[in-house]
Amino acid sequence: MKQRLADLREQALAELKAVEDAAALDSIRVKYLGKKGELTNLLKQMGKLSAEERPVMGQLANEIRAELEQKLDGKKQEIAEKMLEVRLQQEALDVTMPGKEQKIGHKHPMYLALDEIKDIFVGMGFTVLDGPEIELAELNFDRLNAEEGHPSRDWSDTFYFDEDSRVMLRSQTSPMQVRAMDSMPLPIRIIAPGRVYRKDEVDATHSPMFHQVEGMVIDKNVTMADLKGTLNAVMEKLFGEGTVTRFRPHHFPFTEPSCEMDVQCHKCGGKGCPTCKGEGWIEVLGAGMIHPNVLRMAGIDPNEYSGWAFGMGLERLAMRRFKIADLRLIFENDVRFLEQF
Ligand code: 2NL
Repeated sequence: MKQRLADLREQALAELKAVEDAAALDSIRVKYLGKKGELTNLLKQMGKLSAEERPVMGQLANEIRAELEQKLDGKKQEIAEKMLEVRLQQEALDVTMPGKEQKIGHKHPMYLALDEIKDIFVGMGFTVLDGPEIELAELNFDRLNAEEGHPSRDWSDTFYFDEDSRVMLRSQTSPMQVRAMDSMPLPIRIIAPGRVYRKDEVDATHSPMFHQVEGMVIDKNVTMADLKGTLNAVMEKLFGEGTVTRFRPHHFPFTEPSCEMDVQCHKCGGKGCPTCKGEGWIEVLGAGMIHPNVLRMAGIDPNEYSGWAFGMGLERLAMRRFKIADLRLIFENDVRFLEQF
C-alpha cells in the first residue's frame, strides 16, 4: 500500500510538471483527487489493512492529497500568469510607432477657383443657385431671346434628347436664372455656376462639357455703370489690386447692349507676350444689360426694372489663375497634375 501511494504521488507530480494549460490541469485534478480518482480509490481499499497500518496509511494518503492540492493550486496560478503574459504580448499597442499615412486628397483646382469666385460674390450679397443639367430648350433658348433658327440651337451645336429638340443638356447655366426671375422676389442678385454641354471637339481650349459661372442683378435704376463697377471689383479681388480692365462691344441675344471684358495681361503689363498670345489683353467674360424681351417674358416690367448679367468659363479662369497650359489636364484627373495644387 505504501509503495502504491508513493508510485501514485510520483506519477501525479510528473504529470503535473509537464502540464501546460488549464484544461489539462483540471483533468489531472479529476484523475487523482476526484470522487472516482486514483487516490480516492486507494483510500477505499484502507478497509483491507490491519488496525496498526490503517492510521499510518491514512495519514500518508492525506499528506499526499494535501501536497497534490497545493501543487495543483500553484500550477493553476502559474498557468494563469503565463496566459496573461501571452495576452499582454499579443494585445500590446505601441503608441510610439509611426501611424499609417492616409491619403485624403484635396479640392480640384477648378473648384478652388470656383470657391474664390463664390466667396467674392457672396461677399457682395449674391446668392448661389444650383439647378438641373437636363433642361427644356424653352428655358435654355426661347426664354433667353434666342429664337428658333439661332445658330446656337443647331443640332450640330447642342445635345438634344428628342427629335423635337425640346429636352437638352443645358448649353449655359442661364435657365437657372430664368427660374430665379420666375420665382424669386425682386430685387435679385444671384450667381449660377455649373456644368454645361456643347458639341465641341476636344482640344487645348475646348471640351464638350465645361463649367460656367453666370450671374445677374435685377433692380430699379440698374445701369451699365453697375455692371462695370461690380465686375471691375471682382477682377481686382481675383487678379490683384490695380488690375486693369477694358470692355469691348459684343453681341448676345439675351443682352442689349452686350460686351466682352478683358483684363490686362499680368505677365507683360499689356505689351504682348506668350501668355496673352501677343495681345496684351486676356478675355475673361461676356456680359450686358438684360434684354427687355427677357425681362418681359419673365413678367418683369422693363420700364420699372433693369438688370445686368454676365457669363464666364470656369476652366479658362482656373487655367489663368493657376497657369495651366492645356484644358484637357483639368479633366484627365492625373494625380501627378492634381497634386500640384
Ligand atoms: C458668354 C457670355 C453671358 C449672360 C451670359 C444672361 C442670363 C440671363 C439674362 C441675360 Cl437670365 N443674360 N447671361 C449674359 C451675357 C453673357 O455669357 O460668353 N457665354 C458663353
